Amino acid sequence: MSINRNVLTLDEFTIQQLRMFPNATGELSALLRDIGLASKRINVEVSKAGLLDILGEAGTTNVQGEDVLKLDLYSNNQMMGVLRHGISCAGVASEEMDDIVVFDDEVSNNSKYVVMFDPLDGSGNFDINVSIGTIFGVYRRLSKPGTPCTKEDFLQPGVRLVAAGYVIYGSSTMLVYATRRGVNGFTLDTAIGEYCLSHPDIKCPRNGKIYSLNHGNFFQYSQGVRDYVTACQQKDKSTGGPYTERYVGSMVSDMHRNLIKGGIFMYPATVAKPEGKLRLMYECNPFSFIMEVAGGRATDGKNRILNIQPTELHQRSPLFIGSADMVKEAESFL
Ligand code: P6P
Repeated sequence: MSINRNVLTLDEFTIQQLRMFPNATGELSALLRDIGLASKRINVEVSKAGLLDILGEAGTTNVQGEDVLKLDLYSNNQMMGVLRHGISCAGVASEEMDDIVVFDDEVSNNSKYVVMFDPLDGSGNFDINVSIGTIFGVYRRLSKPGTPCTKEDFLQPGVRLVAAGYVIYGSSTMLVYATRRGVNGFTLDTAIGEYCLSHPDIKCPRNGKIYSLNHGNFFQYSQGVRDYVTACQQKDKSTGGPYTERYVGSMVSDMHRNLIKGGIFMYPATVAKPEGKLRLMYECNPFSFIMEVAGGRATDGKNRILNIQPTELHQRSPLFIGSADMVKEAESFL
């Protein structure tokens, strides 16, 4: 079988990027490959979740107070395992764990990066076969190399992200990641077990015709949000409409569509959740970084998401994200 040299695998792509920066240490490339490996293992379990007795509550609840399903734990352990045994990561923070995990061994203490992740976002959907995903963000540590990483290494604003990405376990499994140099998408070729570059240099369309939010909360939203949603519903050809409403209820799915097709995704503050529902550090920040690199925009309604100085690992934020022109229009109503 001839190898199609035109299709770069994730490993080849990260090494190609590394060759462009001779003085780079290769730690970021290695870290991205580690995350790719973890996601391939997660993908195997996600793709057979309905077959194995892997569903069902693990009997514990996570820091969000949600019932933890076994696949969440498995995914969390896969991500933590590859990062702990790699050469690039000093420690991690996860939606599934109350506090940071410091790897505190000689190699890890000399590593440059810390990683925050949601190991399996939207996992409440996997028993109904809706796409779910892994979300991650990579920061350069602030603490002194050679020492264990600290919580301050994690509580950095999203503007200081070095890389961010997600894996969507959907009709195909894709890994999409951004560095400041661009956003690139890789589709898993299960025949060879490799992620292959399928979506080079992804750009988010400046405008779109899809708005995405949970209409069930409509009367809990602020008047400004309600006015914007009503305006979306009243768009006609003369005002760039008609718009379509799409809401999967799995952030990775809604955000992947947003990135590729354009549109706006919103999880505003509600009466029940005045800070919004989505987590700043491992949901809002990674997607905001990716979206901005791709030419999109992301705010909490007033402030650029990436400028928010975090105080807590699991803090929440309202989120308006997607095509730059659509987010700007939404902000004019808020
Ligand atoms: P709601 C999934 O639980 C999640 O964290 C995101 O993936 C998703 O965008 C959001 O919550 C859906 O929340 O309140 O609309 O069900």
